[in-house]
Amino acid sequence: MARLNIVQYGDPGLRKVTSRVIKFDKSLRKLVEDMFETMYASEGIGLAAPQIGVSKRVLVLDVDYPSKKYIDEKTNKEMPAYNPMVLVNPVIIQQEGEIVSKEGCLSFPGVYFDVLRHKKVAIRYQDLFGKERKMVVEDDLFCRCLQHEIDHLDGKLFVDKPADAAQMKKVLQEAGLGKINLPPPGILIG
Ligand code: QAP
Ligand code: CO
Repeated sequence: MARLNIVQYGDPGLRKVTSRVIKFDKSLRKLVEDMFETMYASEGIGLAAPQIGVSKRVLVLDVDYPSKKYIDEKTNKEMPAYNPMVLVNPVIIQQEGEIVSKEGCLSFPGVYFDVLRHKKVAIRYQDLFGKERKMVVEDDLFCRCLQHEIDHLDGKLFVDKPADAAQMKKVLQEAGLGKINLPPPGILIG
């Protein structure tokens, strides 16, 4: 495994539409391992391949680590719970409702603001073995994180979906990112 650098805001790679995965081979497994190592090391809950410079439709997430805990039976100690998930070629096939909550992004360190998302989504994707799967998710952090990461695969970023544009502008300026382009081809804030 290898910990990789995370591509930061402003890099044009974050704005590309990524390519579908065709081969479910060893190199895909290596990519996914590296993405998990990079995400856990950065204390993220989700990471999309373009964030490590790979323009493919792959995302990993674990919204439980490290906030959820379990008690280890042998040592009686509280341990962080893992719930790693991999989605390849994910597509939102149904969506309904709207919900606002705070989001961050590993490509925008220290930046958090309210983002507008669907309340409920149905998703089609493939697992690491290429098997087609579906899921329906609603309301929670997992549902929000999935939408955030799927957006990355289409070159969309959370700065494209602020619930309150003035709040976002203030937060970006405080972080010294007042002049990032959003969305392409670009309304300049600041
Ligand atoms: C996307 O983002 C997400 O600024 C995943 O200093 C986030 O893992 C979806 C992070 C929230 C829904 C809700 C951000 C870590 C992690 C930072 C992340 C930072 C350190 C962001
Ligand atoms: Co992100």
